[in-house]
Amino acid sequence: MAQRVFYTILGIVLVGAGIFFLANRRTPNPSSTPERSTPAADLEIQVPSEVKKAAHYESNTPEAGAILPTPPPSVVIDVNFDLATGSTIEILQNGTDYGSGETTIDGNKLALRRAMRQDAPDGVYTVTYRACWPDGSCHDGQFSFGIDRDLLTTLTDSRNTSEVTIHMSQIKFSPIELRISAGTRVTWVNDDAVAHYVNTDAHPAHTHIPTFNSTELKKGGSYSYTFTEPGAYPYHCSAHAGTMTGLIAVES
Ligand SMILES: [Cu+2]
Repeated sequence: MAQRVFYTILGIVLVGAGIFFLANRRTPNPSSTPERSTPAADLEIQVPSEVKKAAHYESNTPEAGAILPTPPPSVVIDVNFDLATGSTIEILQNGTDYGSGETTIDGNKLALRRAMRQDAPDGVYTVTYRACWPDGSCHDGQFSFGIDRDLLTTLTDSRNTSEVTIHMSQIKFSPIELRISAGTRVTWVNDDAVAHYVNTDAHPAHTHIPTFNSTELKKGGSYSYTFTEPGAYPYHCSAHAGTMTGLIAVES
């Protein structure tokens, strides 16, 4: 009898240890990784890059698979058909929705958006959304992105200055990734002979921050934008959308 109780307890302990091991091996813990070589090696999160696209899906911000240094101010889904009431976005990690406030539909009915909590922890977020149409039908979609604040140290640090200039030179933004304080006015100047643009993601919808979009900037042309709200702002030049990309991380 005592032997049977012993083996039962041993069994419970072993199963418990196994569950503990499985539950903890996925937890990012950079401090336990001594062989770090680059900041990217700190990223122990794996973001699934596959996208489940709802009917009429066009694009989304953040991009599927992206790992941002801080939460974006909002998540936006672009479609090519009129959205209707009932459409929703959830921004989930471990069953908690880090969306803030209600999901809204833009005036042109082609973008669905929801603010994201800036205190959302690092990790992988799965955005699940429901896009509904005027006939009452709805379709579900899904994509994932990550947040890793360790990346903040890899950005050009221009915090605590009120004015920053980004040059557009040799078909690149310089600096490409910038860290600023809320309230900073950023000015882009085109040093190249070819025309450039400053466009909020996604391409070509340019909906993430609708007011953050320049007109064509010829050589010597400039564009300024003041970032008042904290968050990660991915952007690009729509003339060189595949390669000329940038990011502004705004901190409070
Ligand atoms: Cu360009």
